[in-house]
Amino acid sequence: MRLQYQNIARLPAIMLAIAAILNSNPASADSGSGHLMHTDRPDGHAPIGVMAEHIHREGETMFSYRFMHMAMDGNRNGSTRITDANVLTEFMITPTQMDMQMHMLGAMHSVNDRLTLMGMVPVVQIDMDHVTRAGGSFTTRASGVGDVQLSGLFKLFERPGHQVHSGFGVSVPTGSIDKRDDTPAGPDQKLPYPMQLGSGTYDVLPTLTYNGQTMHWSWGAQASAVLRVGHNDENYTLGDVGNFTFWGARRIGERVSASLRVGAKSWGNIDGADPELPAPTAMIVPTADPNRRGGDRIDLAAGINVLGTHGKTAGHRLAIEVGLPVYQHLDGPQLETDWTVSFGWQFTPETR
Ligand SMILES: [Cu+2]
Repeated sequence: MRLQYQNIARLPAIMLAIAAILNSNPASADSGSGHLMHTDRPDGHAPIGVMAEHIHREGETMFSYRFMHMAMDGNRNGSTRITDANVLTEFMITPTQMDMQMHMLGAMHSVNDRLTLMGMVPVVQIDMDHVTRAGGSFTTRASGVGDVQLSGLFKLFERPGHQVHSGFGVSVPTGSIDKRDDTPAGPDQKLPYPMQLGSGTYDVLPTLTYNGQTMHWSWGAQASAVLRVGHNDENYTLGDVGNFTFWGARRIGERVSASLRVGAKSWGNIDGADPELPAPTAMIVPTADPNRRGGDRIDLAAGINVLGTHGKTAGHRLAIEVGLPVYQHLDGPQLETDWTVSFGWQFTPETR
C-alpha cells in the first residue's frame, strides 16, 4: 500500500483554499487585542523536528542551530526487509548503511505580528557503506552546503489558545548535485542520487500549521510539501515530497516540556536521469535507479524542550527529539531508516 505521494502533493492546494477561507473572514484577523499564544514557555515551540511551526511577535529575531542525524541500515522492498544477499542476486552492488548528518543554521525575524521571515542554511555530510557481489566493500562520502531555504510565514488566525499560520518558502539550489568519490568503477565517479547534497531545482515549500495550547498542554498539526520546479542541470527532477505531522506536549514545570509526535512522509521517484548514471549503471546499484527512490514512512517521535528564560521575550531554548519509524514502504531495494535524532538550540535576543 502506497500513500500515493501525488495525493499528498495536492495538499498545498487544499492548504491555500483553507488559508483563503480563514483570511476572507475579517473577524479572524486578530489585531490590537494582545498576544494570545504564549511562546514564553518550553512548549511554546513545537518539537524540534518540526520546522516553520511558529511565528514571532513584531520586532523579534531568533537565531537557531539544529543538528540532525538520520541512520539507515539494511534494505527494504515495499514494506518487506530484504538481506544484502537478496539485493546482490539482482545487482552487482548494494548499499548496506547510510548516515546523514546535517547542521542547520537558521534565523527568523518578524516584520510585524502577522509576517515572519525565515532563512536556513544546511551543511550536510553523507556516508554510505556498500558490499559487492564479488565480496568487496567500500564507502562513499559527500559533504558540503545543502539547499538554502527562504520563507515567509503569515499568521491567518488567532484566538485564545489557537493559532494558524501559512508558510511560503523557496529552496534555492545551492547544494551540489555533482558530488564524486572513488568507487570500484574507478576514481572520482559520479555518486548516485541519495549521495547528492541538493535537489538542483528551485523548490516551492508551502506549509500550513495549527498550534493550540491550554495551561499545561499544547498540540499542533502541520501539512507541508516540497514541490520541484523544472529539471536541474543534470537533467532530472527529484520527486515531490508531502509531509503531515501532529503532536502533543505536556509541560513539566516552568522550564521543561515533553512531547510525542507522529510524522507521515511520502516522496516520489525521480523524473529523468543523470546522464552520468545511465540505465546500465542503474542495473549495477539500486541507488542509481531513478525509479527506486520513492517511498512512504510514518515515524513516532519523542521529544523534550527546555527553556532558559531571561525576561518575557528573550531567552534560550534547548530541544531534542528522537524518531523511530513505525511504517515504511519503499520503492526498493532501498535503504530503510532506523532512527533519527534532532537537537536544537534557539536563541531570542532581548527586543529593543
Ligand atoms: Cu523562531
